[in-house]
Amino acid sequence: MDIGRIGSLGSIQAPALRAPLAPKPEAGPCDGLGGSVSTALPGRPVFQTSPEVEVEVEVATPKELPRISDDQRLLQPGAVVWELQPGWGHSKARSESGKDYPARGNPPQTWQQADPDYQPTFYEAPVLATQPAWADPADMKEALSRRQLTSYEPRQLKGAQGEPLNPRGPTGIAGRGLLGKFGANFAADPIVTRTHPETGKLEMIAIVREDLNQVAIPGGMVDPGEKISGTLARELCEETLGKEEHGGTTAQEKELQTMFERATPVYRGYVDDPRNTDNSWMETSAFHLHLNDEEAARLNLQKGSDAAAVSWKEITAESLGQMYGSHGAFVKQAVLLWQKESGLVVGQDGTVGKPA
Ligand code: RP5
Repeated sequence: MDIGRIGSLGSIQAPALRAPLAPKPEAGPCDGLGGSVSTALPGRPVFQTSPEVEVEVEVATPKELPRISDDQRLLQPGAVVWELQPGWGHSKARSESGKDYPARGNPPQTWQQADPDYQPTFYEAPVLATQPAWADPADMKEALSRRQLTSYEPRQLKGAQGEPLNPRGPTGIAGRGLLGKFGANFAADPIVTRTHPETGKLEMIAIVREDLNQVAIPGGMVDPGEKISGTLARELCEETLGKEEHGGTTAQEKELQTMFERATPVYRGYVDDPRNTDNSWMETSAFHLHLNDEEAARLNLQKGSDAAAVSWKEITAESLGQMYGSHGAFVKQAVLLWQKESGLVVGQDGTVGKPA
């Protein structure tokens, strides 16, 4: 970052001052981001001497932002992320698959088109036979007698046996696949971004998923009774700060939870997830948090056990197109909202600038 001299106020020379870093937290089990959230802004002088002492102060001056024309934008003005509109179909849940899934064949596009001969292959992962606590009992009628089916989707469809049907259409596979619940399985997705202090490009915290080796938002399942802000903070801690299962008890996780309470809601609904089946599918709540330089610098990224890698990744036309499930669409929506709120624009290569 450029340091610009803004004034010589007297004879006593003080060292150049920068916005101070908040103190590092006591070493704890989850210490990638600690201390209080700073309100110090780059470019704002921070005076630490007594009023009588005149000092020379150097502060960071923000770089001149480039101008980005409409044809260089990542997202055109007024863009609509169609994949996220209710009633839109799905593609990855028809063409990609979870680990060890059978072939999906060529399922019909919609339930209306499904011909009477549509015979999806039944598949449930062997782990479901062990009745893990996070899954429904194998007997669907018993499972549905124990709890109400809920969904963020406006269309709630049922088959002839009362089985929940995927609201975006057939997938070629019946049963629960790798998912535990009949109907919607609820997750939360934290989209955490920064503007890189040197390159000026918009970046997000991204993982490479262990299961399918695809770049993804570090999201995860909502635990029973857990607040969404709690899931967002926990998943970020577990998957990107290398800290496992602390149940929301560390100072850092609590701080992240507070930060997520002020995060921007981006999307709530169906995820076009490769694990979806005709009877089980993913739904999520995605939230966006843009960190300032100081907050981002205090995150010490380390992969958790569900991730093959974690890093800050530039948000570009190319990287969005390669993301897991609907994650590229969630990030697009987050960028659209952030542009509106900040008055800034993002170019196709991730450069943050002003409208030309
Ligand atoms: C996706 O699966 C959600 O968007 C979320 O990112 C993720 C949660 O599943 P796990 O990562 O816990 O397997 O559909």
